[in-house]
Amino acid sequence: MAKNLARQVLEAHKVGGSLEPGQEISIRLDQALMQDATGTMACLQFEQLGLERVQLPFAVVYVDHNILQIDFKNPDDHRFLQSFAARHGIWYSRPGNGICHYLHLERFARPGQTLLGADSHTTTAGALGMIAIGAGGLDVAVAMAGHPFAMAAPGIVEVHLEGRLPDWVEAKDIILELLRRRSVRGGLGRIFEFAGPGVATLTATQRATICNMIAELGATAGIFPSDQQTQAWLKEQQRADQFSPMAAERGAEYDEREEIDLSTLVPLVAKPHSPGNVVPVEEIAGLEVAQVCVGSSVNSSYEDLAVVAAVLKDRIVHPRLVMTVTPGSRQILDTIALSGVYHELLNAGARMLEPACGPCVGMGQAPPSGANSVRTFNRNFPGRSGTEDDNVYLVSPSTAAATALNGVLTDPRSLGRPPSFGGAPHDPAIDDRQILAPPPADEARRVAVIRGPNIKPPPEHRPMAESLKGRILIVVGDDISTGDLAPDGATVMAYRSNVPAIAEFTFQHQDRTFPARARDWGGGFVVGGANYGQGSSREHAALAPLQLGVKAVIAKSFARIHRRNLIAQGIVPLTFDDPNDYRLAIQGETWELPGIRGAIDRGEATIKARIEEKQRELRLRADFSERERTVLVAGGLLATLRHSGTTLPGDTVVSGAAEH
Ligand code: MIC
Repeated sequence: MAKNLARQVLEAHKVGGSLEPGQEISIRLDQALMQDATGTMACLQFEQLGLERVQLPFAVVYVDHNILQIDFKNPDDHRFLQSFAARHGIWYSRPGNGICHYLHLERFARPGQTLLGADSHTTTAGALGMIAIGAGGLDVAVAMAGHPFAMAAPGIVEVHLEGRLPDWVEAKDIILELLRRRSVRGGLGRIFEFAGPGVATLTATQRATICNMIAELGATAGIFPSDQQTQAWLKEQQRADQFSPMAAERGAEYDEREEIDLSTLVPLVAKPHSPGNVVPVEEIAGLEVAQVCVGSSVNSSYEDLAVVAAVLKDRIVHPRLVMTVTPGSRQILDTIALSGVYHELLNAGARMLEPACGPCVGMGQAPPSGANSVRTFNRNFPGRSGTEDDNVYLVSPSTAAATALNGVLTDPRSLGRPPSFGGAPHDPAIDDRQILAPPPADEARRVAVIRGPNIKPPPEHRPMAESLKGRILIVVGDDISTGDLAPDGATVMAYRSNVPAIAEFTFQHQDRTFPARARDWGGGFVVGGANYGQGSSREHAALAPLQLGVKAVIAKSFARIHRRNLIAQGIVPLTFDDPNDYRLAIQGETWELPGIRGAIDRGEATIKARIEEKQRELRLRADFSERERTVLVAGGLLATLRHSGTTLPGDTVVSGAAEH
């Protein structure tokens, strides 16, 4: 059978299991990535595994999220990460050097390799023909300890691209088109592989835009072939020797197919409050806008910023709105400074921000109350911008620029012919001095890891009780994001290394009394709708409930990464056998899951739940792999590894310390 590209890479890395969709597969990892908001906790958990040195060929931590230093907390975390990285064989990218996804694309992503990253948008690296997957911090810690990554083998979707993008239509519109078709649940358990003649028309950074937001579909990864565009990119990055051509074999088979004729696409916009709420810009054009934000973790390449500068050239942004621009990396900042793009944006009145995630995660630049904010970012979950009643619209850089000019949401096609800007310079200055290599092992042993007072150990994992009993702490609806569980923004994210403190913000968008109630009731259960835990990889969305005594989450369905994070932390994710039973859940009532430990241990697919007040029973689904069952019964991944020594079911521990 002719193989698609995703399958080739997965097969080359398979160390156990099967590639049959739905079966469990374990893959060997080549690289791991962390960032500062997820990294401190990941490192603290790695420490508990008792290893002196990272066991992967390459691991890196980027400081790019918790960049606002309004007190000691974030700088303490950064100092911890720098010393931890040096101690344990991890590369360290200094604050101000850029956003992990762009930096990884520039400096480290490699065709044919595998990457696990503690950030959901790790998928960006799929642009260079690698399998790049987002995961929780503990999963990444365990990977850094040399364990393979086990997951349900994904189905592979061919996204067949025909034609070429018309004027004013951009890579963002391609991914928004996929989101328009499939919405935020349509990628679950799937890898999207791009193929067809349209692929060759897309540059590496355009591919990065698409692979970044593949995460918004709930997908496992996105992957492009490694071709001439890849080669050109690696050459610019002075990494030509790392190029190898890779593509699907002729006649390759896929599990599903999407076809997109690029020439028929139009500028699209994701309306509040979901990246899946997509319509053509022209349908809602004219909407008054108070803020336009360009750049950040997606659409912050040279081309993205240059197109905006070209539209704004010799003009200024509409006085009604404020505009910000965030380059993806120091390299991009340097290039726009030299080419004049920076000057043009500055002259147009844009507020130029440093290369960091910034407003994309509510780190400053919150929009005014109730106003519309148009952003080239990847997520518009309610409140993520920092303003409780925000209205965030996700668009391409061209649509953002046209909107900045007119003060109202504008279809860029209404501006006439697009301006030319001559493309990106082909020889950006490559300067890796802000990425610190770890010292050799004998020297590393002498490095002291520096901890600040806000850095607290992760909560203890306890073996699962034979039966679980507790009250329903809250009942929430569909598409609850991890931002509802562990909110974005400067105040809360500064507690990423302090779980007891961050737990106090759990469900603050839904119900500020939740943490106190969970404590008063001695923990209990959370009931959710479909796609519970969508969005980010932050394991704090599981750690905080664990801290508050949540024993199980019962939902209609779960988002991929959050479900893994719950299991890793020993919280049982169960689904309703009959989704209509969701309506039976009433806050405050007592549910009992008798004999759940034994049932999970024996691999029973359904378990009984008893509602005390209603004297009623219902069935819950417990669909877990052998590995997941072992972890749940032990009370979490750390507990499992401590209990079993070093192995998990299906494990082959990879040896070989970090080198690059
Ligand atoms: C995001 O875009 O939501 C984040 C912030 O990058 C997160 C990581 C985090 O919460 O630290 C993600 O995507 O995983």
